[in-house]
Amino acid sequence: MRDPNCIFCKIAAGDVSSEIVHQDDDVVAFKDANPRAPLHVLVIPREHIASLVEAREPRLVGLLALAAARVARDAGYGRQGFRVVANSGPDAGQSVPHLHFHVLAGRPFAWPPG
Ligand code: DGP
Repeated sequence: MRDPNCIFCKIAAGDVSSEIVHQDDDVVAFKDANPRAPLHVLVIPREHIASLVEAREPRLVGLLALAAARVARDAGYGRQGFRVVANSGPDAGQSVPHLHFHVLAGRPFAWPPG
């Protein structure tokens, strides 16, 4: 299902332009408009799911995780390392209510996160 008011649904449908780095029947990966690292890609399901806490389909969550790893590997960060983040809800700072995995690479990341 698509939410006509959702910016990420519009990106997945091609109605809003973005720099897509990978897409298939289930997932779309595109560059974040406000990059926080040399590589910053968002991996989303085509289906509108508000956040990780709303996800019910293990296969789809697995596809998102594998796509995130593929994006990092294809960008050359498989060995150096990368971070995958899914902000869920207000305390985590989720600003777009369509499930997305951030894929960040190209610099060291602090732990614990801020
Ligand atoms: P979060 O705060 O975890 O919900 O991350 C949302 C990310 O989405 C944030 O890093 C900026 C990015 N973003 C928001 N709107 C757009 C857009 O229209 N295009 C692209 N490429 N990224 C967007």
